[in-house]
Amino acid sequence: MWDKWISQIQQGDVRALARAISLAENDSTGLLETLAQVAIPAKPVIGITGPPGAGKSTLTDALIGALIAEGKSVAVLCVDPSSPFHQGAVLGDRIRMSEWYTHPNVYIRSLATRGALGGLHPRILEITDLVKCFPADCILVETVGVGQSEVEVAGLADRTVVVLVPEAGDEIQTMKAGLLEIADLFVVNKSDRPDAARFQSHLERMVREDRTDGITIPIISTVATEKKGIEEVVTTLKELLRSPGQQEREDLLMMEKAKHLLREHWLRKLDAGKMKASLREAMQSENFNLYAWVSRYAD
Ligand SMILES: Nc1nc2c(ncn2[C@@H]2O[C@H](COP(=O)(O)OP(=O)(O)OP(=O)(O)O)[C@@H](O)[C@H]2O)c(=O)[nH]1
Ligand SMILES: [Mg+2]
Repeated sequence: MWDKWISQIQQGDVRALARAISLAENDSTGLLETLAQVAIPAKPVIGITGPPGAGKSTLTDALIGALIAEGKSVAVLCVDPSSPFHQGAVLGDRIRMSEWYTHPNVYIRSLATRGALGGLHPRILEITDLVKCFPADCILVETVGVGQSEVEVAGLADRTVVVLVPEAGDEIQTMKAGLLEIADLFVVNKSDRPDAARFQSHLERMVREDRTDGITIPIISTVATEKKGIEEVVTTLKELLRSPGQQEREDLLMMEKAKHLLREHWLRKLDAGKMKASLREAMQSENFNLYAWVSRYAD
């Protein structure tokens, strides 16, 4: 069944893509096995992450505009882990990216995380690969950086844009370890706000101190609402995509993906019904030990 979906997606069938994503969200039985047989085209996946409200969707909207102007086609996935109200997320992004929802060269899809702990959508890797099969030139993935999932976010994308805002002054200290580490490019958005210049130099200093590998991460200031700085973001992203990634980092990110898929493969093999019955029985025992019980499944 998945083969059929995928060949329709490869032919640019938007409705097949939409249905396949919905199906993958709910029940992806057989999808991993099918993807293992498919030549998934290599195409740039750009992650756009940052704190809630930083302007990620507005920036994404502006980036779509710049790419479309170059004659490119774009697929966009928006992952909203913060809102349990899927509909709310969809509506918000619909307003932000309204211009593009009906454009023939743009595909936009919002995904909720369905309560996955602070992270990404549990099927985001597979869904991204489904989207890769669709004939779009590049893929943008918007995710909220909330602390837990940074490496996952970075693992998903070929290059990651971290969007920060001038008022993030204090916030930036706490997310140092996470967001700062995964950035290939920083965007200081809302630079129409007071303190933008000061924030930028603060960030520059931090980034310099943080990285011991001598790599300078570019920092670009934007006003996404006015499309200021967008060209520079696009140009820099292109350069970043052309230059080879750091081997160490690529390994780490690929490992993250592999771990994610392994967990899924493995969990799928377990029979939840049998497990529950076995667990209930084990719990009757006076010296029930969850670790001992779990270790039975660990081989
Ligand atoms: N002043 C100013 N406001 C901006 C700028 N970019 C975005 N905004 C506003 O900031 C608010 C949040 O923008 P979004 O694009 O929804 O931010 P987001 O990061 O996608 O938000 P979540 O997805 O909810 O985390 C909106 O009201 C935007 O209009 C900017 O450059 N300057
Ligand atoms: Mg958004």
